[in-house]
Amino acid sequence: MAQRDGIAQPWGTRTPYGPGEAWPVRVDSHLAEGLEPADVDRWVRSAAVLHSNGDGLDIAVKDGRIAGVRGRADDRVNRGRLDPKDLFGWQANTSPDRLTTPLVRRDGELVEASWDEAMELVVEHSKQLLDEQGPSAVGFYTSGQLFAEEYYTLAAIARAGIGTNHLDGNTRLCTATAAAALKESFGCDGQPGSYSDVDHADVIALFGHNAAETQAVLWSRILDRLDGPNPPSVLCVDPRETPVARAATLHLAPLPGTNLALMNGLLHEIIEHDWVDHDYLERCTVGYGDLEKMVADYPPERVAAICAVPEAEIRAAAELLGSAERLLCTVLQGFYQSHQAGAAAVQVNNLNLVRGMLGKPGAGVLQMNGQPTAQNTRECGADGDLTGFRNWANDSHVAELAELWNVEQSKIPHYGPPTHLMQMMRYAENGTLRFLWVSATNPAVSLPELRRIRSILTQDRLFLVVQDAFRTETAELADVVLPAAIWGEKTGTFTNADRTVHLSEKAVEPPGQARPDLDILLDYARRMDFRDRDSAPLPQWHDAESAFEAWKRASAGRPCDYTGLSYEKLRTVSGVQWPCNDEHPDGTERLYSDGKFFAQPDYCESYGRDLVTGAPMEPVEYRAMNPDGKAMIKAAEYLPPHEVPGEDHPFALITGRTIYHFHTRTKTARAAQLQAAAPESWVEVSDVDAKRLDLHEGNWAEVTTRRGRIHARVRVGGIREGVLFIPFHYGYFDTEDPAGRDGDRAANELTLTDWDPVSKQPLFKTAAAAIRRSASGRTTASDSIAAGRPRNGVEEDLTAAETKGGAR
Ligand SMILES: Nc1nc2c(c(=O)[nH]1)N[C@H]1C(S)=C(S)[C@@H](COP(=O)(O)OP(=O)(O)OC[C@H]3O[C@@H](n4cnc5c(=O)[nH]c(N)nc54)[C@H](O)[C@@H]3O)O[C@H]1N2
Ligand SMILES: Nc1nc2c(c(=O)[nH]1)N[C@H]1C(S)=C(S)[C@@H](COP(=O)(O)OP(=O)(O)OC[C@H]3O[C@@H](n4cnc5c(=O)[nH]c(N)nc54)[C@H](O)[C@@H]3O)O[C@H]1N2
Ligand SMILES: [Mo]
Repeated sequence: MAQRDGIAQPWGTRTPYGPGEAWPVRVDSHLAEGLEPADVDRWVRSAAVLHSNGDGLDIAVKDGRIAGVRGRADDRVNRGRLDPKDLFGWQANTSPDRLTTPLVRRDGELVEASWDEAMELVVEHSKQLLDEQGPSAVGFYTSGQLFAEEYYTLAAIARAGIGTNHLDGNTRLCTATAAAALKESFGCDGQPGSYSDVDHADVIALFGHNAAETQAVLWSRILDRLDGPNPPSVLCVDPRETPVARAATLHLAPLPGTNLALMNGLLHEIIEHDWVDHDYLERCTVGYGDLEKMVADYPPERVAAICAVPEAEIRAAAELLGSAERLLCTVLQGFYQSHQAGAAAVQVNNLNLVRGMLGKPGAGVLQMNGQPTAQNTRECGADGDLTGFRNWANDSHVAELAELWNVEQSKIPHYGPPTHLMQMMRYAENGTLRFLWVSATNPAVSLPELRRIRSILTQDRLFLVVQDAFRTETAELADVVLPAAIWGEKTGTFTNADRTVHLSEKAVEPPGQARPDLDILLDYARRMDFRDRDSAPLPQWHDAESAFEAWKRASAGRPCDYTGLSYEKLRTVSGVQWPCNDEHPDGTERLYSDGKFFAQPDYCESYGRDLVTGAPMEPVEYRAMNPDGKAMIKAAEYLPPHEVPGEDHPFALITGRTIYHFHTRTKTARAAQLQAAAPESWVEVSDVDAKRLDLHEGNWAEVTTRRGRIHARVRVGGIREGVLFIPFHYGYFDTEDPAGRDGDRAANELTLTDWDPVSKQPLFKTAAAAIRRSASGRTTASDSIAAGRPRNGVEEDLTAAETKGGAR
């Protein structure tokens, strides 16, 4: 077991291996300073929660406190490895500024209150609104970071208890496009591929996915293949020179927002050269003819002009993809949060379908997840889906749920698709949504156009409940704050991006009066006195394991079938991939290996949408198009982004992540090693642009868009010309303005209110921006005056002292 420097060596040492071999074990660990493994009182089974990789680990407990972590050698996902956030992030649990009591707003201030007081306020507001306005006044905005048991409980409460359609997760910001792309192509959510495909692939293509920084253990697996015999070729599609790009055989750096044009161009070449599996297409798919016609208009010379990528590189990339024998594709936020997200992600599915590359070792698509439990939000129906991947537009699916919860079918709203988060925000803005319960997410930093979000969340007429472990920027705006127990302090299951289910057990007591989210939700249900058709309490479960058993029943017969799993089984096997049932008692490595899909009209999760407009398809249209439930090949025309760089805002702005921080840093800023590794925000500028604008490494710069303005330190290089990159991790909780009322730091001050028509995922990666050098990181009076009329270029009149870039 190795204690490595997880900051300096984020991927650790190489353990090379060849195609078809098992990935060697390497066990990583980090313990509190001075603690030896022999001193640990207990090791408690869990998995990593600061990404979607699902790395199995054990939590070290010493004197009733979490004191470290150790990767599990027998885990199917990581074989012992841990990434920097996992090695150090657990320290946040023991942070002295955890929330330990409920808070309620009195005379404008948040003050400590008892659980009874806080919950009664929540219940009183819920009941009053239900009486006066009905269920659509009430909304819930949850997470991709709770456990399956908690989402399933929330879904039952929202749909069958309250009867509201307004329930979504922050998975909307994260993997709504993954889910949408899977539904469009395969009729249903569910990851076709498996991480073990890395062991077999001869070509691995990463589309808008900086896996090196965001799924560091998966990336270690790829690096180990690259160091071994017969390594795979790697294709990277990213406007930045990420660590993935540097390791790649071929790196395409398209202009942000042009992914669909690029994909159409690659498909054009593949079809032109007949690198096509016609037999597979005939047997397993519908729609190929439409694709052929569409991509005929995307020859490399046209695509090169749209994407600003050399024509030869497009041809070379197509040849790499076209000659692969085992092609593994991964897709993430560079596609999902960019222009025409759903349509572009679907083209990656098309690529694998056209090449007949699904369901065999090494060949598959990973429409990735980001958050540790995003898959569960989707499965359990705590987002824009119905529980168990059921189809809201299929009455018999709604009837199944009504049966399961023993309520009238009319109680479960299905007049339209479940309300997506951006629409919920609009309803709150308009005043029809009057109650919003936010759990395990921090929208005051993570949503686009923060000035607007703050103004919505601070309205008097909106009752805002925030359930978190820390006093976040969003908690600062709440009417009631509920202190939550987090990972390590409660028990539950969760599922990673390749359908692997882990059990995470309670290791220590939560601090103060903090309670598990499940307990809080069940307490609310009891106080609201929700009842089923027979006047029995709803929901009927009472703890994590009984909630899991109830969820198993809800999943029975659906693609995400959990019926073959139990807590007991998950205590002996380190990670099982669903579906796991009588037919597949040990789980299922790859979906669709038999060429059969979950797309039959009576079974599918969705009837699909038009890829350009997002208009939903009618059931009869679907039935006519795909009567036998085959995979669907759908084509789409490229359109230019809605906001393109122009005279005032000449740069394309993109945002994203660094390896050392997780999201709004509520955990990683409280781990000294991680915070020290990336203490403050920055903006990446290409060498050419930096030179032209006289921007130098470490300078303060001001970046503006039509929405707002922030300050960040300049980093020169590593990005294509004309593009700026800013990490979105830096909000306000650790500044003098903890609610960010004068916000001048968060990347989302700059982003726009716009979303993909298919997935409704907000576009965090396409906006027009300007940059200039600024005197300091703080907003000054003269800066404020200039804010109304942003300018391009450099401020010429900086004093010598200012150019050194004063500290904040
Ligand atoms: N260290 C760390 N790891 C994490 C997280 C974290 O916060 N920190 N969060 C987790 C979560 S929830 C998620 S969703 C994942 C996200 O994981 P990723 O998607 O890998 O991360 P991002 O940095 O958001 O975006 C990936 C890349 O998209 C590129 N990009 C931007 N615009 C475009 C475009 O128009 N086209 C193309 N092709 N590429 C573009 C960016 O340059 C960036 O390198 O990471 C997970 N893992
Ligand atoms: N500009 C820009 N914006 C983005 C993105 C981007 O790339 N660029 N990415 C988007 C993506 S992919 C994502 S996933 C979102 C993430 O955005 P958020 O979800 O807002 O980010 P987090 O900081 O992870 O917030 C999770 C909160 O849950 C709390 N928490 C953790 N565990 C528990 C628990 O067990 N119970 C409770 N009650 N609370 C808990 C944490 O303390 C934290 O406050 O950001 C999105 N926003
Ligand atoms: Mo995410």
